[in-house]
Amino acid sequence: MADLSLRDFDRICFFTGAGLSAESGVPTYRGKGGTWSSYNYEEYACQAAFDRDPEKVWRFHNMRRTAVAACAPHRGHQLIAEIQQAKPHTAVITQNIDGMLQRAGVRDVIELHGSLWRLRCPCDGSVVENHDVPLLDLKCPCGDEWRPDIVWFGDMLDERRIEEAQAALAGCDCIVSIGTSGVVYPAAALPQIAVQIGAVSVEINPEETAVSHLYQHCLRGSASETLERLWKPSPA
Ligand code: BV8
Repeated sequence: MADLSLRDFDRICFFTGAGLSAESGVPTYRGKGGTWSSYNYEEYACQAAFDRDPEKVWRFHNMRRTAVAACAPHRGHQLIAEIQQAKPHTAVITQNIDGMLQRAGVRDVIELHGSLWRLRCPCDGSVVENHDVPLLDLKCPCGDEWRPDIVWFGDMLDERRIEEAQAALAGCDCIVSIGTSGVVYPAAALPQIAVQIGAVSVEINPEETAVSHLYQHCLRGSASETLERLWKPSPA
């Protein structure tokens, strides 16, 4: 790690998961205190649950909106924005739906699993940005019920977003995976594209993951502290 510096690359691709937002106080999905250990996604966060009881699903998502809105981006999010500022070809792919990267000033975030802050109408297909906390008006102007614009288990990912992510990974010179357990597909398979084209590969995670074997550099630390070290200017 000593001589690895992100300043040596021009086309960095960040690939992030819930662990990137852990230091902001946003719960991860798995492991201690994870969302899925308190909420069964089959009851609160999938199409069948929404079809069965949309109000119940919205109560869960309004609780998450309230919790996330009370959190703030941390130094790790800010460093990604700073690096993208300094290196304009930096791409940022996230599995997160919390919008923290955008709040830190990161541009053009590829949100593979959608966003807590977008609504989609199942009837007329309209998609709107909405930051109400909580969202009380659950009706699209067409009269149908808004659905969170989130990719739930069993949902197909948006083809365009996958293609954008694939292009970013196929063109990078360094992939930095941050805070993902690497167990959810097809997202978890995407970083292999960068590894296969010979990009330098870095995993930032306090723990070993299902995909650690893919990476040349496995940095066992938190997002903010490890990014700080990878971005610090080299001694004059
Ligand atoms: C699909 C939405 C085609 C947002 C999520 C049965 C039925 C249906 C599908 C499947 C099935 N079996 C398998 C599948 C495929 C399924 C899948 O992969 N399942 C897995 C679990 C086996 N995938 C899908 O369903 C996908 N769609 O395949 O469509 C299809 C259709 C029908 C049938 C088959 C296939 C859709 C996947 C998207 C699911 N959406 N959530 C929400 O509601 O919140 S899942 C959830 O997992 C989030 O999206 C999240 O992004 C994603 C990955 O989790 P991570 O981000 O990695 O977070 P995690 O908590 O796991 O790990 C956190 C990490 O951070 C840890 O490693 C920890 O050590 C680290 N960490 C902690 N602190 C820090 C840190 N790192 C750095 N710094 C720190 N401080």
